[in-house]
Amino acid sequence: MTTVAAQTVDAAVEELLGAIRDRREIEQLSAAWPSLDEATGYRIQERLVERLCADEHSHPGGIKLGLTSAVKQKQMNVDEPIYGMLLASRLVAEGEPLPLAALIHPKAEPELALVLGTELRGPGVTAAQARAGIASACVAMEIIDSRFTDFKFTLADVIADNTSAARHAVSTYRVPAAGLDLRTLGAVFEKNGEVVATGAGAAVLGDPALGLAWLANKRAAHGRSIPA
Ligand code: 0L1
Ligand code: MG
Repeated sequence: MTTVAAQTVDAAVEELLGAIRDRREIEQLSAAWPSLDEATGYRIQERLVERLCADEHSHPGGIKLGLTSAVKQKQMNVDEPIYGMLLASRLVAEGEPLPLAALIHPKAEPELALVLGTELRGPGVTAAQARAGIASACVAMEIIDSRFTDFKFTLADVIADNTSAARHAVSTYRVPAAGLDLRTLGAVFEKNGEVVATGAGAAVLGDPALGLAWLANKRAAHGRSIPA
């Protein structure tokens, strides 16, 4: 583990970039910067994503939500989700192997991915408006890889760390959204043919459309929208 003394946005970005590049754990930013707050976390994230995009000749290909389940929110003692950016260069093509040596301590999460047909721009986006903007749904897998030792962090730390995003895979198979109840879409997560977890869309804030509306409104608070 590397001790971190970063107390400015730029220094924090450098620490996180170093951890990603060298595949090593670092101490939480908040250890040396106890007043690090959510707003500063999002500023660090934005700068980190810009730098990663420049380094990888990439661009944000999607947005992720994290901490959407009641269990994870309780663990972190928070009452709303967080968001991070998914880089196009970090998309793992369906069926492609993922070399683990490129990562620090990866974990896999089954996810529901939604394809937007229209831009969603808050504030004031409702679940019904969010639902109407969805063109299709896909099954996805996220590989999270916190840059912090033992996946231990505060809310501001994990926001700064682009919500632990590392890789993502999205099915090429898309289910048209018309008539689809996102709450009852199911996922069966298997490891080497053994079922290790199951879940339903309703685990996402009771209805994934609420998650999407939350994201549109949170992005609006940062002067941004969710593009189509
Ligand atoms: O829900 C998630 O995608 C995870 C967000 C960050 C928290 C973690 O790394 O466990
Ligand atoms: Mg996730």
